[in-house]
Amino acid sequence: MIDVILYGPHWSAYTRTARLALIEKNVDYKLQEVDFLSGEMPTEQVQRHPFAKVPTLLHGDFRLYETAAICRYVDIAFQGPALQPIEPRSLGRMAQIIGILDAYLSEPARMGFANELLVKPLMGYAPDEEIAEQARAKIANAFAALSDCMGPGDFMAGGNLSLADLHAIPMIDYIDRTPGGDLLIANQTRLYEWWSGLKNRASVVETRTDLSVFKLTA
Ligand SMILES: N[C@@H](CCC(=O)N[C@@H](CS)C(=O)NCC(=O)O)C(=O)O
Repeated sequence: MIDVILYGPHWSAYTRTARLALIEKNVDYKLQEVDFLSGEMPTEQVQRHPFAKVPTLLHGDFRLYETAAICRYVDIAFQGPALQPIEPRSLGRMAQIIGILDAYLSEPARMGFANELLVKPLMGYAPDEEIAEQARAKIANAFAALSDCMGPGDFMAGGNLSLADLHAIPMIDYIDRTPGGDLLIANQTRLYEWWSGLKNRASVVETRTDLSVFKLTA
């Protein structure tokens, strides 16, 4: 019996981060889709998340929201490869990178850049170029900071895949798939190398959003 349920839509960046953690830990889980693309957050999800966001994790009778908390819990609660380094500086870097992603990249990447130049056109709406331009500048700034923080190897913090990578993947993937986003990534050599090494990883391919979900049918 599956006693791990993740509530969130498959196209949500934060839900995808939690899914990546569950998949990388080989946890048998069920994704319970929450549809809020064309309206308000459903009441049931607001009951699961007082800030009306996704995702929320349910493990048995334990309910948890906030993606960083979900990922740390999943890493410790289940067997499988460790997703948090124990070496102090790598752990510090991992936490710093997740902080940068949440505070300085998430909003411009998703709401400013991808929403205006990728999602809205797919939905048949005109993009707001000014919002996109402001987002582009913030993304470039965050990318430069991330590149400075990243270690020399294949992953963002330490020698192995960590929660920092899993937080970054959905945001970077949305940027990469947005017109002009590939150039923003290519401008930062270290970030470009990191993304080139990870974009075809099995868990990343398995969770990649089918963009046709944004095409309104009406
Ligand atoms: N701090 C939250 C942020 C989650 C978040 O922003 N999720 C987005 C989807 S990727 C959402 O729920 N958006 C709905 C809304 O803002 O109305 C976390 O880390 O889980």
